[in-house]
Amino acid sequence: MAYTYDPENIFAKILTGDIPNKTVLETEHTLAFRDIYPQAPVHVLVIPKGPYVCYDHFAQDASDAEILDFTRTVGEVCKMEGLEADGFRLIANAGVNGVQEVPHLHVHILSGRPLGRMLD
Ligand code: IU
Repeated sequence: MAYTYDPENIFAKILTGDIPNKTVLETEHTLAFRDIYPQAPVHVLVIPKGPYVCYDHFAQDASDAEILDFTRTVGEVCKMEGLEADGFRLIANAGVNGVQEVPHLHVHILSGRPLGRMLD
């Protein structure tokens, strides 16, 4: 499937600086910032700077450098937030079935409380 990226989506506007964000970490290809409606004491969103709608779009079309940078940024945020000891959850919603609200790839990093089982 060919994805069409909407350059007017809210995370695109965060990337251009039109909408402010609480940045946790910024690298060449990636931005990590705090979710405005946190679902846990730690709720960070990690997004690529490139125009990717969702995870499979990114995994198929992004460069190796973008993918490496994104993956390392997730790891760095986990380290910065001290998540190794008590654990965390990564979520990347996609499309209608995944109930994705913002059509720019974002991985949620959630931690700071027991998150319950998801896959019963
Ligand atoms: P979803 O995976 O697309 O359902 O999650 C979108 C997230 O983006 C959700 O947790 C929102 O709270 C979050 N968010 C945000 O951090 N800043 C915004 O301006 C908007 C949504 I709109």
